Amino acid sequence: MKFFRDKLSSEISDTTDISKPWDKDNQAWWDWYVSLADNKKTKGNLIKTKPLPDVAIPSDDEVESELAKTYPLTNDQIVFFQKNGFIKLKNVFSPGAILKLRAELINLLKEEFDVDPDKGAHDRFLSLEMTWIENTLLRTYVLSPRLGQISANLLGVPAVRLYHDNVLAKQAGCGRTPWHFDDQHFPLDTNDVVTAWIPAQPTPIEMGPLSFAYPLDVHKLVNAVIFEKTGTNYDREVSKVFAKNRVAINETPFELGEVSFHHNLNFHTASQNSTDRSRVVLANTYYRSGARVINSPTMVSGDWQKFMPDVKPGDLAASPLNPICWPVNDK
Ligand SMILES: O=C(O)CCC(=O)C(=O)O
Repeated sequence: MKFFRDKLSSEISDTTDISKPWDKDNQAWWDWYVSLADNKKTKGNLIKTKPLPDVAIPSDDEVESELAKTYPLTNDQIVFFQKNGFIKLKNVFSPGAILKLRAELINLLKEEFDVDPDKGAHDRFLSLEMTWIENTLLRTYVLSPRLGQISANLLGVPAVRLYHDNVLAKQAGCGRTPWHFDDQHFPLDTNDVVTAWIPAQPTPIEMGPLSFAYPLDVHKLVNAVIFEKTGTNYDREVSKVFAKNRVAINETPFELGEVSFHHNLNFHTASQNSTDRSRVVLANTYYRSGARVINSPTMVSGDWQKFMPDVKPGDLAASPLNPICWPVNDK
């Protein structure tokens, strides 16, 4: 959050003052956040998706043993991530483990929102978080040694903790996710933060896969763009600066089992979901164990105390809800 703290007070107006904490829930946060996206929604028929692949669904124990295994990274992959701030890795999960995850996420979304996220064009960005606390199957995915190990290796740190899980369902017809980097969101005093974005279905371009600007330091090009808490100016200005500077953008489909990892300084966005299926994702964020909460979290951090109960600004970020996910036997 250095970027916001550096703004001169003379530049802060009512639309740019984000200093007050968020006082609603995280679904309200997402409803607000996607309203900041510049949308030229294409009207018309949604693109019909193919049926989901017919693969064997593993048992809970089989998923647990799959995700207990490490996923060795090459030095080139680590260097790529550290230079570009993101990487997409194939076969992090088996197709069956992903389809099992999807079925569970759809059930949770149905329960919470009383709507089948896959039926009809509801046009909303639905979110759920902290599912792993009560749901043992989700816990296997969220606290998995495999995701913890990949995250720690990409960041080059000895141990990572969980910040939170996030179920993100971009329903059929829902518009863009605005350009941002996650340094704006996580109230942590470290840049050793990574999010594993796990699509729970094959995700073609028309469904709005997460897309990344690179290399990592392109965030410096938009440091001077002032975040506004209403309207779409910020999103539009970032797009303009990136286009003017011919910034490279990776917008590619995700196969079943492919997962992206992005650093908290990586700028990313996602297009409209123009298909008839919800783009369901599990997004887990991990950070270097030993990090602290910054002194002044803002409204852009959302309801962060839900993710770190009883942790105060300036404290070590290590509540019982932030377990160490790698190495496996650390506490
Ligand atoms: O899923 C999306 O559209 C946005 C997700 C995102 O920005 C994130 O996980 O950091």
